[in-house]
Amino acid sequence: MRPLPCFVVSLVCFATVCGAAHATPALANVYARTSTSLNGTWHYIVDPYENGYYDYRHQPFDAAAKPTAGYFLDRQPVDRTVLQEYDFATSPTLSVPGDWNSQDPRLLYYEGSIWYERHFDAPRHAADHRLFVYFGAANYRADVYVNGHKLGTHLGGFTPFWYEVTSLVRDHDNSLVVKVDNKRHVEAVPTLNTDWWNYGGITRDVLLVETPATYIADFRVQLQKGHADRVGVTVALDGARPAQTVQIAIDDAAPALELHTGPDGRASGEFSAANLALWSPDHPVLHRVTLAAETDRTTDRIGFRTVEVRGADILVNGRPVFLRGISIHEEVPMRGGRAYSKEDARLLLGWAKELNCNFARLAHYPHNEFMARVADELGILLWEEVPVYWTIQWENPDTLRNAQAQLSDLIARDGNRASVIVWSVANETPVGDARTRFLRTLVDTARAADNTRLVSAAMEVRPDPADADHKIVDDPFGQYTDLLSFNEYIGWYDGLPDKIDRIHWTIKYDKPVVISEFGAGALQGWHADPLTRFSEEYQADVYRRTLTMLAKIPQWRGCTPWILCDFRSPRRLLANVQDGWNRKGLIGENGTRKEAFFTLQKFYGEKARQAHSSSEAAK
Ligand code: GCB
Repeated sequence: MRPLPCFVVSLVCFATVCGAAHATPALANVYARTSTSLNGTWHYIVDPYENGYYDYRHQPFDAAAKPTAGYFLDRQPVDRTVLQEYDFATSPTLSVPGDWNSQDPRLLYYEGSIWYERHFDAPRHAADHRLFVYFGAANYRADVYVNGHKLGTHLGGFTPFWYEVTSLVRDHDNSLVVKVDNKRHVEAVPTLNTDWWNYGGITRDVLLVETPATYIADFRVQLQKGHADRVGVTVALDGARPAQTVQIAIDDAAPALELHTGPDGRASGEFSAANLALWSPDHPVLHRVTLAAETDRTTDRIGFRTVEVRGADILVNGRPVFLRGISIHEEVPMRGGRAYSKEDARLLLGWAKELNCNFARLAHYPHNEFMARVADELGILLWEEVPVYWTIQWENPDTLRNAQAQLSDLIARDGNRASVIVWSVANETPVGDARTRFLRTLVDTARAADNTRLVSAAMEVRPDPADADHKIVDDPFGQYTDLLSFNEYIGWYDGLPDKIDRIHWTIKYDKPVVISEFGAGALQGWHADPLTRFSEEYQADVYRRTLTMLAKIPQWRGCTPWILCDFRSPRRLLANVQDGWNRKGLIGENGTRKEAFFTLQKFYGEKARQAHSSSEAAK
């Protein structure tokens, strides 16, 4: 990739490279703001040679002081003598949000640049109001232009970004052009190699957001670490009047706290809330939290709960929990494409509920914001993750900054969600000093941004060369995480299912063990004996044996088997069985449950009943 010309110093803004003269202010709780949806049909031009971006000397058109060419200028040919070799108005359309791969069979495998274009009106409710264009996500690199001006470049396919356009738009007929490029790069996060589809495009909502001239840009309202009855608040205003009084109220009660922001717009404080009904998977109570500044107000629905680790136990609101989890990709199998809406979140997490889950691992990258909001409503605890996957460039400082930015942006977006209890910094990374340094920096980043949640990573298991049935968990990175999580595929990549019964473990750390993956492939509807690969019987057998085997680990406190649904993967090429799909789902490509779904459902149902009776006995 062309080296990007500059990096904004702030971590949170790393991913916004170039364009805006100042760091873009935060835009928290965006769905509660006055906004106009810019979803819908957008014109597009597939541009594999980036002809609309580079001139014939391979210089970017948008680097010129006064660009005269480039698709972002969104020119309309004015008369028949004009030579213009692109025209958005006559180009086909794609739906936004939505990956391009699942919208046109010719784009299924496309990895490159596509230009998106639409026009929009931008009326505002008051002359001094501010306007932002907000993107829930675009994979992987987005170059954004309004009325021919470059707003910026964003890297990272799964986190939101936005630009202020207050002084760049008129009331009617503005041009918005986005070049989205999903080429993979060795130094990127994720890197070249993943076991999921590289869906490209504007994959999440696009909004035109309106705020007052000085607005509540960011806030966090959460229980203080270790206190079930003290709420900590931080708030940040942005605009010409940063010093204001901000009142914080819960439900219909009188304001519980009044803060005075300083010249930097920031303030923090805390208040005691002894009678606050706490959020838990069994009682997912959400409170209406209102922040009222002098020039702005915003309301969010927030749950309050504590989470901590004590020895090998995970405590939620002081009570031990067993995490009955499942891993989920952000994909709707029946569509064979990215999930992006509240309805999609209800479908995926509804299936998790049906499995008797109280926990889900949102693998392997930040999912859309609706997942955490719906999990808040349904009472599902979450593990959220960044795409530090397999091998990335551990020694490359830009790669580290990129990963830190994605983690910080995720925490900034979901820091008020009670459902989220784990920030995961990596998946199956190779043990080594540079790797451990890199991941420790991410742990520090997560803890500095949020000291109330647990930090983890999906690690690996080591074989014992002297004993094929002995598994060792001693990754040095394990000393820095709150949970000890690892993936294991005994019975699938590692022996046959009967090996599972013989396994014994050496686990170096006295921490809660949460198995982040196990599983086996099965083609839905294919029935055979339990030793036939890809039969439903094989998969169900692996589940039955694994659950029995895990129960022998004294510090076992949960698992997120791999995975809820079959998902597309370019690494899964076995004809008539995989056909480009990873078949380890408990639910097939057509939405039908496999036998192992019911195996896990039964196991979790029993665990839930046990948990219920022991909590009744403790009352
Ligand atoms: C893993 C990876 C996951 C893969 C899975 C598999 O360990 O973490 O991304 O999809 O194995 O199916 O092999």
